[in-house]
Amino acid sequence: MNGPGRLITFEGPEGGGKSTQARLLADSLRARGLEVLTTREPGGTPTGEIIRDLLQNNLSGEPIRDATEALLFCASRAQLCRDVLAPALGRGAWVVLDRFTDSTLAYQGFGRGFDVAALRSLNDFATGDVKPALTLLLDLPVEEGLARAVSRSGKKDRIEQAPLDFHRRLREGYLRLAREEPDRFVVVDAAKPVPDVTADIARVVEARFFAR
Ligand code: T5A
Repeated sequence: MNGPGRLITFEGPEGGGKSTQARLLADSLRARGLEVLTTREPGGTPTGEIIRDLLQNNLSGEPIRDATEALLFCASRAQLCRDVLAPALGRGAWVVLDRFTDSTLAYQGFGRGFDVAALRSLNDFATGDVKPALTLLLDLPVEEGLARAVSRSGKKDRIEQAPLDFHRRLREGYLRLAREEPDRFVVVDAAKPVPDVTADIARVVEARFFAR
């Protein structure tokens, strides 16, 4: 059970425009006079940002085991839920979050091959009772998303470097998660130009939270 606030999560394969759209959605919610917080996973707390750096840039120099990776994402999540999300939702704020529990199911479950039920238990342990009210799945072909991610940063990070098959599996996994929970998920066509995606998201949010 969240407090009186609302948690909206952005999910999807690489380069779908989650960060771009999360920022634009937060701006539009603020324009309604709401208190809005934006944050991201992994990260969003000092501990989480160190975990992010560790995961993305392989700081230790040794290969990160898949099991270690799964636990580190959940460790970052546990800190974020307790220190940021639960307090914000408890005071009635809206939180727009760039990736959350479904990323672990998609990447570590469908992508790396860990048991999805076991990962759901890990997620529950990490989140306590913090749950999204809406999850926007920004879906696009993986080749297109990876090309966008590279054109933005000029290189691929550790996870982006995984084989194309890994990215295809996690995209299919996301779509399966969305079919399993149609009340929470909305799939958005992220291959469209930015303003079109923003307009599609605005329509979803209006209908879900503000239509009388
Ligand atoms: N991960 C994360 C796990 O494996 N398990 C987990 O539990 C969690 C939480 C996070 C990585 O960790 C993995 C997933 C990721 O691999 P990240 O840097 O946060 O790393 O990576 P992403 O979340 O994938 O974020 P990206 O920054 O790569 O992509 P976004 O946020 O989807 O896209 P955005 O907005 O940064 O846009 C990327 C580029 O595309 C352009 C933008 O201008 C930008 O240049 N763009 C568009 N271009 C054309 N048309 C559009 N509609 C566009 N929208 C954006």
